[in-house]
Amino acid sequence: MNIAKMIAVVLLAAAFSTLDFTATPGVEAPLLSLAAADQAASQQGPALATLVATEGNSASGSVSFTPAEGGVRVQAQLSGLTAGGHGFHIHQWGDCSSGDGKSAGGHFNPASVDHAGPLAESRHVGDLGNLGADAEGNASYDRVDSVIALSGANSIVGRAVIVHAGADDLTSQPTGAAGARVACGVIGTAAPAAD
Ligand SMILES: [Cu+2]
Ligand SMILES: [Zn+2]
Repeated sequence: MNIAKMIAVVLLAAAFSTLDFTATPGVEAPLLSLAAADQAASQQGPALATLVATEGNSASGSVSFTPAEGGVRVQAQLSGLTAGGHGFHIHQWGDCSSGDGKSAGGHFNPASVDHAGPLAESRHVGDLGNLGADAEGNASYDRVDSVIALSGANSIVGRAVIVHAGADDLTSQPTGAAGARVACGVIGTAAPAAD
């Protein structure tokens, strides 16, 4: 190989490596990361339900569902309840149109297992236990649940949150004997949290 040929080979190699470096971060990488960000947002973004009272009741409030380490953080604030325990569940259908909340169907239970409490090994996906209302009728709830999800088979997005008149005993089938439905809210996609 003569000197001229060697120089040509080196220059060619340099040209290719320069092309590689400019082509990858300049064109393809931003497209890929935008697509990945879109996907992450649509699959794992926070969700929100605004609960309104069913006919003849006065309970209302809101529930947020936020991705968290170990699952989904559920934070609820309700008012207008009677003092004491109130069953708190995700029901199957995102439909609060009937006056009594029954249009939301039964507990969200994609695996067709028995009703139980939120900490049970086997439970309905929708079994979040109870809200405890104080003497003024206010209740809050804040825990990370490892069963509900914001995407996939256990996704609660598009379903409904129901609050009941009475306490969920965590054992009676199929609903915990929590009584009438006093508030209902459809779970929708929420705006991403501000940084
Ligand atoms: Cu329920
Ligand atoms: Zn249940």
